[in-house]
Amino acid sequence: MEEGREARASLRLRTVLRHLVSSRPAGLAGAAALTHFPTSAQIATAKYPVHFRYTLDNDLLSPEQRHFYEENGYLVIKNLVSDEDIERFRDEFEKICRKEVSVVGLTIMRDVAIAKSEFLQDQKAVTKIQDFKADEELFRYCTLPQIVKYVECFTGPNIMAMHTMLINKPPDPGKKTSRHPLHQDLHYFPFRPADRIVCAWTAMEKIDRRNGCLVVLPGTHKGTLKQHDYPDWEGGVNKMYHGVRDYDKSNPRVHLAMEKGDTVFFHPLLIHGSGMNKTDGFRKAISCHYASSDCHYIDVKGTSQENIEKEVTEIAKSKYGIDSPITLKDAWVLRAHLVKGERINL
Ligand SMILES: O=C(O)CCC(=O)C(=O)O
Repeated sequence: MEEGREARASLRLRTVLRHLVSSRPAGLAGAAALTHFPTSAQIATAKYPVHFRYTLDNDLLSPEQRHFYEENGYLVIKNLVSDEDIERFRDEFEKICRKEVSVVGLTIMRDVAIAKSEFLQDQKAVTKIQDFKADEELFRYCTLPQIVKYVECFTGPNIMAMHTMLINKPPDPGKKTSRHPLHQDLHYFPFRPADRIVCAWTAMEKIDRRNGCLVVLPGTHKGTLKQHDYPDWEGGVNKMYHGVRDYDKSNPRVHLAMEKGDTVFFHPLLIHGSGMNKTDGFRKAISCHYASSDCHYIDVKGTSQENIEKEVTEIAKSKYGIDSPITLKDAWVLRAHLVKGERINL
C-alpha cells in the first residue's frame, strides 16, 4: 500500500520534471534547469523588495534608483536640464520681475523683511513666482521630455502639472527670513493618492549649504500628513511658508548640494525645507508638482488642511478677479494643466 503510493508519487514527480525540462531551452537539464530560476523564498530574501509602492514599473529607473526612492522618498538625477534652457528660464523670470512681461494667473511672492524695508521694482524682494502655466517660456520646463519621462515613473502616463514655481531665494536680509521651514508639500494639495504625486525641482545654479540648499528627512514619505502652522520666527515668516509642527527630531537630515541642471524628484509627504542664503547672490530653482490625472479631489473640511484652504482661496479670488466664494478644488482646477495623456479627474 505504502509502496504503491510512493511509486505513484515518484511517477508524478518524474512527469512534472519532464514537463518543466522540455519547456526550457535545449541544453538545460533536470535539476540544473529547475534551480536556475529563483524560488519565492529566494526572491523574498533578494536585495530589493518585489513589492514597490512609490514607483511604477518602468524601463528608466535602475533597480538601485527605484529602491532608493522607495526607501528615502527622493531621487537626484544629475545634469538633467541644459545650461541653455536654464538661461532662458532665468531671462524670462527677470523680464517678469522688470514687468516687461505680464502673465495671467501668476502670483509674485516677496520676502517679508525685504519688502518691508524698501520698495523694489526688480527681483530683489521676490522670493518666488507661482503658477506660471500661462507663460509659454517657463512652462516649457514642465514639458521637458527628460523631466516628464522620470515623472511618469511616479505618476503613470496621464500627467497633470499642478503647481509651478520659480524660487528666487534672496540674500538673507539678516532676519533669517530666507529660510523655508520644514514641511510636507501634501499639506497644500487637496488631491490624492499622495503616491501618484511627485515634485521635480531643478537647481538653476550651484546650490549648497551656503546659499540655502534643500534639506530632506529621508524616509519621512512613509509617514502621514502632519499638522502645519506658521512657525514662530522672530524675524517674521513669508506668506504661505507653513512649517510642520511635530516630527521626529532624531530623523537624520540630508543637505542636497546640487550642480546647475541637477534635478531632484520627491514625494509630497517627504519632510523638507531649505536653509538661509548666506551669500550675496540669488539662489534660483525651478520646480513643478505633477500628479496623475487619475487622482481625485478631497474635501479638506475638518482636516489639518483647513487652515491652508482659507489662504489659498482668498489668493485665488483676487488673482482671477472672482467675487463669489470659491472652493479649494476650484482653485486647483484653475491652476492644473495637462502635460501628457488624458485629463481624467483633476
Ligand atoms: O526651494 C526652496 O528653497 C524650497 C522650496 C519648497 O520647498 C517649497 O516651495 O515648497
